[in-house]
Amino acid sequence: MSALAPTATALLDDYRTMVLIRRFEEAAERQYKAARIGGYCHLSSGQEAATVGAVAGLEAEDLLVTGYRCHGFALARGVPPEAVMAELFGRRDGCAHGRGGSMHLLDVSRGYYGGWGIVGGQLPIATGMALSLVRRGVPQAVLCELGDGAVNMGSFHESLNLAAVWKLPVVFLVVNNLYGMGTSVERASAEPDLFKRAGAYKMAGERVDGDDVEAMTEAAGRLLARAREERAPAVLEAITYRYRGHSVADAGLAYRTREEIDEHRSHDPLERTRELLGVRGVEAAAIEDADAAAEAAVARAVEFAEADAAPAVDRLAAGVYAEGSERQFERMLPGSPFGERELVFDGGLGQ
Ligand SMILES: Cc1ncc(C[n+]2csc(CCOP(=O)(O)OP(=O)(O)O)c2C)c(N)n1
Ligand SMILES: [Mg+2]
Repeated sequence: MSALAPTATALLDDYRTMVLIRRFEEAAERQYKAARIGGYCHLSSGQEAATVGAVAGLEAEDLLVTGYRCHGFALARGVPPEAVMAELFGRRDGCAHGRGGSMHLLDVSRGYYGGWGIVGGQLPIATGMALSLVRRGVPQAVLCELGDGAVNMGSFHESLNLAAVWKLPVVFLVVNNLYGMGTSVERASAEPDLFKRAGAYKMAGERVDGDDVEAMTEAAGRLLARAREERAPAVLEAITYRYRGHSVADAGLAYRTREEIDEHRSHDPLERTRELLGVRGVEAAAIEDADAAAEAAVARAVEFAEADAAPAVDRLAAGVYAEGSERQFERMLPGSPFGERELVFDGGLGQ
């Protein structure tokens, strides 16, 4: 193959990650249905371009915080598929040591601070992290992903307001996949142009075609650079679609039609990227290699997770409290001022 232009090489890299995510999610669904994965499991098939493009806009030192639909974000940030699958299986070598599961992926070494299951719960955390970057005077930014369903939570408004008032280096990435569980954006949001919410906090707000991986990288990269260099927070809304149900337990057909799903599948971001790669001169063989590599990586991840051990039971409480925090709880021990006491019902008359 003749030398590829840098844009073609970058796009091929994006495609590799996108196809890895798609294959990973398909395997996760199979493993969940085989009862090897417990708890909740939210897949992001269809949203790969938004995920990969946004993460490509990050610098190595930047920080990432997301909601619970997070397998793709972890993979895009470079967390090994083995560690992500092992986490889904609740195994010892999972990226959160088997304690978090599908919704609470974590890899601090890669600046990935979770994976949060409470809708909107990640926003104050990301905002606080951005404040910490400012206090420490380091030129880094935070990318905080949330769903369209989170924009009507109080935490969204509180976080955006503080980010603007304190000029914090944070970009709020709203992944608008048109539904929060079974409720469409139109039904849930008085202003369905979600990026416009930014204007209420005097920050930049942009909407991007979330199925266009290059447009996503450009917008995320530019807004993150501004956040880093000018401490200018922003909202980036990515329009995309999830192909599967809200979680693996949801067939995803009660609140939308088969035709609607098929229409979105007809412009699948993977297919779209493959076509663009062809236009950029990437040969079909290179694309097939990427597909085969993703398939193999996911098979290895499942094998690894199956063989991995469960976390040791006597270590279950490890990491719950900080070292030395026992003192904080001394006053709550039985017999201590706030410790457990036997309550005696005295008919409300007191002594
Ligand atoms: C505070 C809170 N309320 C309700 C839920 C239940 N819940 C889980 S996901 C979800 C919908 C969120 O939709 P969206 O933000 O659009 O994200 P998506 O699932 O589309 O990625 C809800 C209501 C929750 N996890 N946390
Ligand atoms: Mg949604």
